[in-house]
Amino acid sequence: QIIEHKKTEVEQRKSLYPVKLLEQSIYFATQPVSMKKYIQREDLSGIIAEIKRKSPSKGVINPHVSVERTSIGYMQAGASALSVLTDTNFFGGSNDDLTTARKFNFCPILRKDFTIDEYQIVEAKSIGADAILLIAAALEPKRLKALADFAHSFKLEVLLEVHNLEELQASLDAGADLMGVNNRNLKTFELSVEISKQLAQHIPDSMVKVSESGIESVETIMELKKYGYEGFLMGQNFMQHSRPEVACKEFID
Ligand code: IGP
Repeated sequence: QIIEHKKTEVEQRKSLYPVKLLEQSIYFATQPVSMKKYIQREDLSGIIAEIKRKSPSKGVINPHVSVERTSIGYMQAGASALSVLTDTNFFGGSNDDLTTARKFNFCPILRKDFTIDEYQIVEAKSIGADAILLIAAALEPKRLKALADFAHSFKLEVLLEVHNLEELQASLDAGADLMGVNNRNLKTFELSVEISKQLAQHIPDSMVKVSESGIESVETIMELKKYGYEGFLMGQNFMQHSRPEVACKEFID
């Protein structure tokens, strides 16, 4: 349903804001920051802290969050990178949310959206993102590779998200920079960190391993580190608080 909606949305945007227009953005003149490098930095936590106003699995989470205060606070707390949901319909986010985060932070920012078309990658670059998300469940292996190559042509990094061994094996050749294992089944919303543990051994060492969703404790992170995970994508656990950045600081401290 989300993907179907996204297709229509992308077509509308293409006619409203043609690529030629997007290319005039100031961000085409700036170098992206490497999320891979920031996640591997010893002085940071490995946490990719997310700004998510609502979601299909949780409903409304924090609709009026201040992106400015939260993004700055997340980074001051010791997060390694930011993830900003830009989908409006299902997640209540927007490109403006990402651009706001961009204005106030020098860290890597992941544009969290359902990428199905090259146009969205130009768009990600134009709003100041450093990395994009590709979801294996939503794309054929050939498309994954084509979109990853296209992202790389703008020096954007690619976080490739999988949820099972089949998806993982089918997407190994896409050339992603980071492999994300989503602990949440996007079809049933079922959560289990075990899935990250099971898939870890099948991820090549050349890719930074990221565990996504449902992470609620420091113990879970310590456990996942034993399996080689260096990145931890956390949203809900922080966003459910009125001051997500305070929750993030308490978690990291
Ligand atoms: C964060 P959580 O359970 O900490 O809020 O999860 C993040 O992993 C989740 O928002 C996510 C997501 C996605 C959202 C993972 N993959 C794809 C939208 C699209």
